Amino acid sequence: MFTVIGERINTTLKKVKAAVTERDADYIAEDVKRQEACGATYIDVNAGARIGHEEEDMKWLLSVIQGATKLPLCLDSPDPAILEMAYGLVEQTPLINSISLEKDRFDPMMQYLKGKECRIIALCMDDSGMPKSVDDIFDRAKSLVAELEGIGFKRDDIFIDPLIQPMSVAAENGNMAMDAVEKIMTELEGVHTTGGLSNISYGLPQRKMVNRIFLAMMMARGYDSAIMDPLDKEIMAVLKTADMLKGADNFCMNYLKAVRAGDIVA
Ligand code: THG
Repeated sequence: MFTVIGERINTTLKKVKAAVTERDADYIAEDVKRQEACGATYIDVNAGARIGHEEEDMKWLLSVIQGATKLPLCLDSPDPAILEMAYGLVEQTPLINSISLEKDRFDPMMQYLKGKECRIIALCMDDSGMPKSVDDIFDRAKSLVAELEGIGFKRDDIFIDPLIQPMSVAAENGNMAMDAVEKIMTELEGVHTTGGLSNISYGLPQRKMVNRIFLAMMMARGYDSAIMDPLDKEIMAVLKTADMLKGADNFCMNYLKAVRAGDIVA
């Protein structure tokens, strides 16, 4: 099953930032309920945009969101102290977003993760910056998996983020992500791959089209999770159709069910 991480509760989004600033619980609760109804597996929660307010904003968001859904949460912060606080407040086993190989982040995060019951998103990032090749991505993925297995994580609990970079920046960015996903999914069998899908379309017009087609192309290579907007009905239709075409949907049952429900219309 594909893991949909609903990206919409993020204070970098203007409406979310305003709702958080005004403590508009209804806005947040409604959005989360919609993400759940549209097929989110996790709700990503990122309270990082109001500088100096992340702790109180994250606390407030967790209480509002967990009043609106029983879905597990994806706790999205680079700060282990915020993640520690948030971990103490969640009611379901969370997905922690994220660890990376950057020195100042890796050691505190490993300390943080030791012995915790959680799943983890691991970014293919190190102190030299964004990956520049498929080998860069794969080498970092391999190190992250070895380190996380070393402290007791099962591969099924590890989501590798290859760090999707925009097509508007370099023409090879799409192939780099796709080739890396295939290599990770075949050579590190049992882990998942995920990431911010819409990074691919940054700087281009008609971004939703780019995101939808890219999702299908990534799924063909083994991509089995994404941080994305589940309220985009078309991308959810692409997801279910691609799942069926991969042979992951016995007797096309889920595909047929989605068609009957009116969720897939061509
Ligand atoms: N990897 C990991 N975590 C991540 C990211 C990633 N968390 C944050 C981000 N990237 C993914 N989340 C979002 C949330 C919302 C939007 C995009 C990514 C979004 N952006 C609008 C857009 O792109 O058009 C514009 C937002 C606005 O300015 O209003 O909706 O890569 N592990």
